[in-house]
Amino acid sequence: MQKFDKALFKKEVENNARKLFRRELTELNEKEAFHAVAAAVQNQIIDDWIRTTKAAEEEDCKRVYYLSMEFLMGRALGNNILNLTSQEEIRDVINELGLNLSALEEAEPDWALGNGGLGRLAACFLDSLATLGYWACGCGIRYKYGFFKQQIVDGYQKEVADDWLKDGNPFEIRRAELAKEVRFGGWVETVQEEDGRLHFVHKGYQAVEAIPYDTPVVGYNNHVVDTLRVWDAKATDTFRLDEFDKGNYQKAVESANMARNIVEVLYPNDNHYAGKELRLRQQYFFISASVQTAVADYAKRHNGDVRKLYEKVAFQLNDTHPTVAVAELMRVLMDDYHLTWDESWEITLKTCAYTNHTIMAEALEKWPIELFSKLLPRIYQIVEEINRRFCETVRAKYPEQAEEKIAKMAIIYDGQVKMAHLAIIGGHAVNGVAALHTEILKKQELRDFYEMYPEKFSNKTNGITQRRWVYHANPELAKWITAHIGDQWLTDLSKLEKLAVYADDKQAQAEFMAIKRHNKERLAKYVLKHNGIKLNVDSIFDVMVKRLHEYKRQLMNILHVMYLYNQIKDHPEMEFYPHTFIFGAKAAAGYKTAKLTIKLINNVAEVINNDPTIQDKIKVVFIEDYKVSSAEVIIPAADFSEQISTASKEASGTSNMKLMVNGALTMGTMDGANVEIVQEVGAENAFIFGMSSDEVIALEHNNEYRPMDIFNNDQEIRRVLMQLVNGFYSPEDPELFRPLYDSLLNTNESDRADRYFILKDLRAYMKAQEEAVKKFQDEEWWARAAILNTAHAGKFSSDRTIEEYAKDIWGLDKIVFKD
Ligand code: 7GP
Repeated sequence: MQKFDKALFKKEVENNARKLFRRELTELNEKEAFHAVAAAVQNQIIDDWIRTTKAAEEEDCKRVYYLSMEFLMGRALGNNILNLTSQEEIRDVINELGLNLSALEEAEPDWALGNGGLGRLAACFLDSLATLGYWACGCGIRYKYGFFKQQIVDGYQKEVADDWLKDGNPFEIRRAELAKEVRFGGWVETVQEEDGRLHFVHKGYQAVEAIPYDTPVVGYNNHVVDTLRVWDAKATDTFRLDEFDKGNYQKAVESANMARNIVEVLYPNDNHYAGKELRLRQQYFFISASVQTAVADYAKRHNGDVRKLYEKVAFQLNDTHPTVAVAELMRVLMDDYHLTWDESWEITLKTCAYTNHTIMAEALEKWPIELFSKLLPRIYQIVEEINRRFCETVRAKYPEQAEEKIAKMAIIYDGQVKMAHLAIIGGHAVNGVAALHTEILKKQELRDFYEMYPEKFSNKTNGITQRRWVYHANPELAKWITAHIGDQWLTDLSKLEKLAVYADDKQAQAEFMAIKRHNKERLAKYVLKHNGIKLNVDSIFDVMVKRLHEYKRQLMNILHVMYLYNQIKDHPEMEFYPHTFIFGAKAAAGYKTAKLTIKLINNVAEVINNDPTIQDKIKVVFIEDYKVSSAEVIIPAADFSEQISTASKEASGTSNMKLMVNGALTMGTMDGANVEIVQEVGAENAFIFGMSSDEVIALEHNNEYRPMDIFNNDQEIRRVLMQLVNGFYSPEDPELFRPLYDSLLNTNESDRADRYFILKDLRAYMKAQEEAVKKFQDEEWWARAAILNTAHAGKFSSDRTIEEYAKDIWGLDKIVFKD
């Protein structure tokens, strides 16, 4: 390992300018300079990257393939520099070159290959895998267009295509030599072999070529570099001469288009399943390519004998999206490597494991048999056989209630292929993402499976990487932490516990809150630039950043703001501590209620922010285009962390963890990982309110909830709700927000009124808010509680989560460099 050579690095950046742009570095704009610097950083990484693979291969390490439709990576440059630990030197060189590192970082587009929690978790996991020295490959899709960019026009969300690759990605390497063929459609012919065995031959298919692009995942300060491999699609020999000869130009071009379509765009749904054929095509495309590669790679290193594949390969299915991997692995083992069904099944079971990320019914993937079998005939055949055998097992195990059990548990039933069932039956492990979530899976959603295979189930509470979410996002706090307890927290977050002794220390409190203030100033600058709104940094920064979804209850938050506004208007003389409500959220493009909620937030902001009589006591800010890179500015500035989902609905949440470690106090329900946050920090250092998950589930079952009673009996709430339909916030169109009003008060065919119990919890929420605002004004109390939140956030590192997966599910060993 050579030391970082400043002079060499400098020379390289200058050379890159010439090589890439045929100009001098000084003549480049920011974006071009970013490319020149990024290419030099990539060069720093490359030796370690090659060396990591060599070392892992030599020791025959086990490798985990994290199979995921989404990797919400954010920007790479800053994080890579930081993990290389030559940050100071690189910054010096960049300054000497007359450039500015943060400006260069700003010039990089976010890698938005994901929607929200599930995709960002995958990104944090890769960072932790590399940092802990495990051999890992994230496998996904190289979407041409990532998650859409959000513009707010007249208060409405507008989606704009995210052409993130248009200037190229300096960190990716096209690995044409590793291309694989993926087959769609056609039919299966059965051939009897000489030895009497049946062989299945896929005929009449359309082939697509999958080409991998590798990007490095740099471990922190350990010279381990793992890989994120995303697949691009290309038609196989696009203009086949024989097609040309037959005058089939049209057909040749069509297949080129079909290939291109597969990787065109990320589906912008979070916690929701769209059921489109193209989506299944995407799934099989990247899974087939990844599985073929993983098996081939193993075979190459084990004399072509794949019978012990599971000893060296683990597939983690990030929700059900990659579940065709179960059948694809069976297919590859049987059809390509000629193993028997039983041999293949044993390997598949021991290789695959599944993580569930939601209990929302609308997220459950179920494919119509017809669509599935037509697109993937051989795979469907295998799924049928897995299902047949499973049903046999059920009949043997539950002779009395066989049909009832099969109705609930079969993979193929009611004309549908149920992907969660395939994932559970075809793997050795199933996990939820927070303790409460896993309990709900075991007791309710997956109860029958838990009864049948209790040994498969475990909990793996989510985590986030402190390298991006503290070290990179909040450098001032990072420095302060290191000054107090040393820098071990960077790779062992439990060390933060040592900060607890400073909670009562006056000087530490002052320093901690000064850092918070600087971060609030930084955010205020961002908001002024992007929204044209001036924020008061002495006010409470009350932050709710996450996907927009009814169950997350952004609507409850804004209803509370509307209530406060009424209070101030009625009692102008009342004492009121200045309060800034900050929202960041994208709604799925087709999710009407969610989009209307964005419009409501913006209209409320418009009215309140422009009302001179309230003298800036309340400010409402909707930050456009919430994404990883803006989260890095918003989160460190938060005082309140809004985690107000209907209990039982948020599987875990991860913004709750990012906010906590940055010293925000949780305003939350006992849902998802909030439960564990409260366990760690103590209920006295958070603001917990509302129904418990048991209460919610009971009320869902007994049908006794009448939100109209609340409307009738609580005049203040009634007034707020009336303001949704009397034009108070939409004078030009008083009916505009009627659908939101209806969603809370009127039962319709598809939905019970107030499905997410917003009105039921609203009073409790208002009280918790009041309490929190009071506490905020006790500066000493608040500083102490804020420090304790950071100090007790140790559990929520993705390093801890990954160690648990590595030990309990994957059985990984660490890479050791011998040289
Ligand atoms: C999310 C969950 O909503 C969130 O609670 C959790 O923290 C996160 O996964 C990571 O585990 N789920 C999704 O983003 C999602 O789309 C449907 O789930 C498959």
